[in-house]
Amino acid sequence: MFSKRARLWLGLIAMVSLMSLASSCSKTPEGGGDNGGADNKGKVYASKGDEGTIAGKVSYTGAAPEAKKIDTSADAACTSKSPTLMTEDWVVKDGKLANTFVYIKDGTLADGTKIADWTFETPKTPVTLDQNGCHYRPHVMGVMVKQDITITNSDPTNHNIHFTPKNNPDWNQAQANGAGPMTHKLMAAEVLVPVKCNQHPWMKAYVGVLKHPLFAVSGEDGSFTIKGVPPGKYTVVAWHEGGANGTEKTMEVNVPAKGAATADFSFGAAALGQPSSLQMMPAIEFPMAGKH
Ligand SMILES: [Cu+2]
Repeated sequence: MFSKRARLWLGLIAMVSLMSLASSCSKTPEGGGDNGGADNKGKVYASKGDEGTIAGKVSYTGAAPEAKKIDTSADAACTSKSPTLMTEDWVVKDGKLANTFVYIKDGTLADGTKIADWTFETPKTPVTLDQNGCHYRPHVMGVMVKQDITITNSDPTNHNIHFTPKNNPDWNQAQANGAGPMTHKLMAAEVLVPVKCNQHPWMKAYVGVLKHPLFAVSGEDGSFTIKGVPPGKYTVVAWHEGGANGTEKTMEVNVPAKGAATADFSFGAAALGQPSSLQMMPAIEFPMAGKH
């Protein structure tokens, strides 16, 4: 009886040590197998000339919410410059949705490396966020981490630009009538950072901050193109500010070498009853899964 129990224990110990061996193997690239992705950590991605694109159209399914005229009477300068300023939370034209931020959230390149492990060079050219006609131009934009954002005031009035991030420090600056451009940059990835004006409560913009340049914003015709995508399999997310805390749709795409992948997204009340609404579930679970 004793030897039977001893054998049981021996078996258990063998099993546990095998399991720990297996888990330690998966952590080290020397362990071999198909985990070839670990060796690109921190390396700067260099174009191989075989990059492709992810392009598509963003639609609004069903009757689109109508833009409302904004009451700008609190600031006469705004009213005279923008007499018919309209809300921009849903900009829909012929069923196509503008201002959707589309980006690669995660994925694996054709060579087995993970997109998140690569480092991408921060562009030297700044992106401009203009306060013009008492609203932001553009309304939604993307930047890379540490990329300069040039903030300009093109209005004959005072603005107060206020970035309200979760992963980055709060940034709140007055920019008076006639003041020169200001520069701001965000040091951590965050999708998306809301921007508001403390002078004009209707003013809103959203800035997507990513560690890679693989993002785009849908135009008035709903179209977008993400260029320079290394061949691979990716999770693409389309984010729109509509809804309580914005709405996300996700899609898996394959980008062939020098090829084009299509990713069409649909938002709107009528889209909720369709399979696209189910795609929100992985989007919700994704950040948790990535944390280990
Ligand atoms: Cu303002």
